[in-house]
Amino acid sequence: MSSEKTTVKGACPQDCPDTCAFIYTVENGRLIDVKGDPEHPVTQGRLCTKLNDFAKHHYNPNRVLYPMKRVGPKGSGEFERISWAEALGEIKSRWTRIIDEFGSAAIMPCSYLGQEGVLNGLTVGDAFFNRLGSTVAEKTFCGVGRDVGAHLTIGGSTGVDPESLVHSRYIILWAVNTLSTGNHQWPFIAEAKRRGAKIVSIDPLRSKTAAQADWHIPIKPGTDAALALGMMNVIISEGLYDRDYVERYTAGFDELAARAAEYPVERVSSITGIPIEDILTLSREYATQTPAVIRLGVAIERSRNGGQAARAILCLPALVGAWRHVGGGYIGITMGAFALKWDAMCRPDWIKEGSRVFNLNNLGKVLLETSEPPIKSMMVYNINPVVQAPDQERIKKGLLREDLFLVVSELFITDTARYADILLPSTMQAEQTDLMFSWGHFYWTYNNKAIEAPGEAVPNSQLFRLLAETMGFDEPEWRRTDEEMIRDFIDWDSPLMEGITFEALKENGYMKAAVGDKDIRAPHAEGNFPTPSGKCEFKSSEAANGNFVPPPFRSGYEAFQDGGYIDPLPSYNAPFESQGSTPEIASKYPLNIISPKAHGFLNSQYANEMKQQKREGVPVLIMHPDDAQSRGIVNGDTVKVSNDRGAFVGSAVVSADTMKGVVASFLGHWSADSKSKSAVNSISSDRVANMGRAPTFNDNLVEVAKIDNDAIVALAANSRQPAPLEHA
Ligand SMILES: Nc1nc2c(c(=O)[nH]1)N[C@H]1C(S)=C(S)[C@@H](COP(=O)(O)OP(=O)(O)OC[C@H]3O[C@@H](n4cnc5c(=O)[nH]c(N)nc54)[C@H](O)[C@@H]3O)O[C@H]1N2
Ligand SMILES: Nc1nc2c(c(=O)[nH]1)N[C@H]1C(S)=C(S)[C@@H](COP(=O)(O)OP(=O)(O)OC[C@H]3O[C@@H](n4cnc5c(=O)[nH]c(N)nc54)[C@H](O)[C@@H]3O)O[C@H]1N2
Ligand SMILES: [Mo]
Repeated sequence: MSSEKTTVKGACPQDCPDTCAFIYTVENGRLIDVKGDPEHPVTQGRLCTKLNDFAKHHYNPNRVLYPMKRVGPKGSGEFERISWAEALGEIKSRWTRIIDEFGSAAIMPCSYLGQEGVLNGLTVGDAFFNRLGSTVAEKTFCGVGRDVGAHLTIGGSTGVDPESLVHSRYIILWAVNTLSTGNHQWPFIAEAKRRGAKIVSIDPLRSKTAAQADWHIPIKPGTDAALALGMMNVIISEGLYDRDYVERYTAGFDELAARAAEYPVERVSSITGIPIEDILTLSREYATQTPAVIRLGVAIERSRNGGQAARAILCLPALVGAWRHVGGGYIGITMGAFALKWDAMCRPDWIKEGSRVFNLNNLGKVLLETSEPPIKSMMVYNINPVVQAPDQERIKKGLLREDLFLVVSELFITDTARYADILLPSTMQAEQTDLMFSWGHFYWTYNNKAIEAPGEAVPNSQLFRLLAETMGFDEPEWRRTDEEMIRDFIDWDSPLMEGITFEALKENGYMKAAVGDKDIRAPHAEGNFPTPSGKCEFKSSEAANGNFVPPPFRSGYEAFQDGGYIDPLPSYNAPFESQGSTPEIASKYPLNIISPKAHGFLNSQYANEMKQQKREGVPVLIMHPDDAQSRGIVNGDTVKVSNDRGAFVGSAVVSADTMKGVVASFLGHWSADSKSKSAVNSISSDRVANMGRAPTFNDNLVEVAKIDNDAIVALAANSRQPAPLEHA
């Protein structure tokens, strides 16, 4: 064996807008370093805090390397090694019995975006479970609320190229913490700023990003639609809108103006908590500083009115004609640039007629409430629902069901994996092949396998090949190699793939979709919106006709409309709990909690690495000095955060960085590691928002109180999470 170092081109696997291009360094078959590719126009050679130790993450001694079966009580995390043949044999016999007795709908997958590849990511098990005839699991954890709102307004537009941001003169970072959650966009924003742009952040919290902005506008969570409608009212009544653009390229202006007129600044100020003067200044600056761009975060969708808030905000760029200019318009999701064949990936044609659909935001309910047939087995992969999904206590209770056969495929024994009956080992990114799209820029990135898989770990793609063979599926699809699958999943004839071949992707590592030159590209300078009318639809024709067709990049079977009615005009409804709840609940639980992403973790990943734990620190509860004082809480106090759904413990950070009445705790800490054996999602409700069945993580009320050690011990004993494992 030669001891020479070799480099291999790879791609970051994480669910993040940046999808960085990697260079793996391998020595003697061992991954010794992972760096950002310096040539990549977006990554520019830099990786984020989370991925800085990615090579070492592969060798974390707590990785799951072999199939295992449970030997202790449910949830104990006690496992014993078995062979793949035994694991698959057990799955086959349990599933066959369940299917015979209850039908295939008694089995359900549970998955999300732990890995983001075309091959091993969001859709990897869909074809298998559709073929099996399982209950269909609807996956609407992220982006669907915002993107349905966007879709109704500007269609499946790719939006502005983030590399064009340097040309912007006014940048609104709305419900997004760019410096933590997509920091490779920051250099473009910083360059725009150097060239004279003003950076505005609209956020209840003084986030890392808000702190770097020229102007931070705190807003009450879930009230953004009222702000956008108020801005439109000012812009229209003061004649600051682009009449020519509106006439040529928009639909429904008169009705929009009438709706916006219901939102005079005084009313908007009392709804949002933003001073009248600031609303006026923001509206006037936005309408006159050209080109202006809005970067809208996923956090916009996490309360009752999320989708409509996105819709209201999406009307602004057309109203002021921002789309006319390079660097003007909107940046949300860039998925429209990737010519994927979603039907080939998910096989919705294999879904059995009349199949039942359960939304994974309701996982606790699904596992605990009776249904016909009951869910008797669940298979978890690419997701850690005990930490990441709402209503944590009920999920744990459901996973403790003795009659539930739980199969988990994982990298680590997570809070969820601890409940497994059969635990299967998965490969990490350097050990597998994949092709990544991006939801924050326009580059495809190819991940070449760099090292052999440790132990008996397999990629998700191989896992489902093995399961298909085990269950006796004999379609030719199950015999394709990874490369053949990638080739089948892309529409190579699409104009977006011009100049891109499979071989070139593999060789170059990354290639930009054929969307046009970043320095001249203004996709909607002359309208051309991919909506039914070809215009920006202030009044949505699809909502008005009730015939909304879901965006193609979703699995094909997700529901997009809650309650069957969507207001065709952007509208504002008060959040469920923080302003819509009954007075009794509001007096019992007066504080609106938000739970944004942690800077040091990627959802719940890396929260098991000592180094990241040190960087991120303990779970915190940020609260305003007035709210702290009235409860006798000082900085550093250990506090209990609770409502009727659950409770967790945090360290109080008393600071005016949050608004009065709003508290914040970052997402991602594992409950097994926390003093209370619970985490922030213990208090989250499983209600979904008004569009796209988006979760409502930021639309919850809690009370906060000091807690002593004895009470913490009691709280932990009450939680259904067993004792912690040791972490490397
Ligand atoms: N470091 C890190 N990066 C990540 C992730 C991670 O876990 N950690 N996760 C990745 C994933 S899956 C996603 S979806 C993205 C998400 O990235 P973002 O969209 O940036 O999401 P968040 O961090 O949840 O929230 C962004 C900001 O919105 C604010 N906010 C909350 N509610 C409201 C509201 O109602 N209105 C307004 N105006 N602001 C509000 C929060 O205070 C927060 O500062 O990040 C990705 N990148
Ligand atoms: N309170 C609150 N909750 C939230 C959010 C919030 O802002 N606030 N954000 C929501 C959002 S935007 C999202 S996207 C979701 C994310 O929720 P998840 O997708 O559950 O997030 P991750 O923590 O990344 O968990 C994925 C799991 O997949 C595993 N994994 C990674 N790669 C592989 C692989 O190749 N194979 C297998 N089998 N497993 C793998 C990881 O080890 C990890 O345990 O969380 C949602 N939850
Ligand atoms: Mo997400």
